[in-house]
Amino acid sequence: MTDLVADARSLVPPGKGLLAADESVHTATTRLASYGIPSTAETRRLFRNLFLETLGVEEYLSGVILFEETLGQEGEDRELFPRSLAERGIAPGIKADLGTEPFPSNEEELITNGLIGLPERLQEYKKQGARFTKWRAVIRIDGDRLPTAAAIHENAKRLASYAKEVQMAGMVPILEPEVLLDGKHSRSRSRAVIEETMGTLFSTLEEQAVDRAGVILKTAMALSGNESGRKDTPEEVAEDTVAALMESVPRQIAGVVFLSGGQNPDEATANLAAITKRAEQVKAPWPMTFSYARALQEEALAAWGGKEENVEKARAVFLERLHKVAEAVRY
Ligand code: 5MM
Repeated sequence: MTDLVADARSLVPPGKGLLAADESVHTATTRLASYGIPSTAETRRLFRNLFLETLGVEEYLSGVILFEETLGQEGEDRELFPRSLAERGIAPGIKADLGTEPFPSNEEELITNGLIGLPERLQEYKKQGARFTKWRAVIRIDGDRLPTAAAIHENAKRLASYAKEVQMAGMVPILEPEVLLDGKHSRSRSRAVIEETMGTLFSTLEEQAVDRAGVILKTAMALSGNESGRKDTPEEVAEDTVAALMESVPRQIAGVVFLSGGQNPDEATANLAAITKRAEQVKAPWPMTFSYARALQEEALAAWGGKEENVEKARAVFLERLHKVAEAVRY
């Protein structure tokens, strides 16, 4: 096994997962604003500090995906966040894409930027302690109209070029083609789009000679759209999500991690537990775990509200949710 394959597998050990703390400044500002907290470099540092310096997270986290700004910031102990995570056995990772823009061939869809200058940025991230990276593409569903094959293909090409660069730089790539929850679509449409997206992604990775054994896939679950008026049961979500992945994801990859995508924390936890169970029943070939941002952070952010006196309480809330989510992958 090459070092990179071993590194990738070390991110998905039994019973642990990833915290996605890689919100860009724009997204972090929106999150903080919803709790009445202004967004400055210092309040964003306190926001990261709340989660990253919670005692005991190492019991549940194999890694944390960080945003560029956070790589150079310090926690309460005046130690840089990547160093303090690594000292606790948690791998620091980095969001390597530079966000999305409208797809020129169809401006209702998005493509992800960040390939220009990527090799240089990766060298810098590595110097700052990053061990793995993530790139997010966004796939929007609208009836049978969207996504277009062209948008899926362009995003897959960029994900593959990103993965190749990251492997050449000696780091692990996490590929996140997120099929959005937004819309009126059915769960079966979500399942079909996940299958199509992953099918295109993995054939493009093969064309570009990416070492598939060294990549991790970050995916959405197969869910009815959030404007469909339908709530899926965890068993329905599990059946369609695992079936979609079994159809389209090669067995060699190092692991599959899930995003929460706007599900509330309880839904994201229950759906993950059902997926773990289903994956075991059908003998899915990959380790599976969580890589949540909102479903892990939401309750703690509400308890914190930006106030120093609430830090302890908010950390207890965060640990409680982390414990439940980790239990969901300990079938
Ligand atoms: C889909 O977003 C990723 C997972 O988060 P959820 O569990 O909340 O769905 C997340 O890692 C995302 O890629 C980052 O928050 C960065 O987002 P932006 O929009 O700032 O690029």
